[in-house]
Amino acid sequence: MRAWMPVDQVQAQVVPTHGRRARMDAREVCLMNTRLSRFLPLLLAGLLLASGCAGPAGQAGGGGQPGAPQQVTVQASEFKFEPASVTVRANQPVQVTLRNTGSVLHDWTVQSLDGQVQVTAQSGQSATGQFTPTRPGTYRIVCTQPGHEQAGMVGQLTVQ
Ligand SMILES: [Cu+2]
Repeated sequence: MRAWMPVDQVQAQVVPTHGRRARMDAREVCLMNTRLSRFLPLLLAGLLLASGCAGPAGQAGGGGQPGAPQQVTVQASEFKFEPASVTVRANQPVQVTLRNTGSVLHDWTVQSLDGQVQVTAQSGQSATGQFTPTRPGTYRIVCTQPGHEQAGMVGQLTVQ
């Protein structure tokens, strides 16, 4: 529905420009229509790009920009994630920032989510990763460094 709005605006702008001519014979009108029909898809495509419309992602609420990634920041240390539980919306990109405040390497790995999602951060550093969950559900998060999962580096990702 929304995608058609700019088209009306384009037509409203184009018509008065040509309407200034006192006379326009049938051939000219036909030519103009041909040009218009050629350019309209290009104009429409340009407007869609300019508005950042990314299809289904545009329906996300919360007042954020359509298609803008959901920002998630997780702190990792020995031996826990903070927060351990993260909730995101399906079909909208998620950008994860892992802040490693510990003294050894840690990662934030989501299991069974359209392939593995993993962000790894060196001690004292941050790393980011991006993914788009498509299936609502609950997924297990672990740190895959040897012994860390067993020591308590586990969490949960909820996709709504
Ligand atoms: Cu770890």
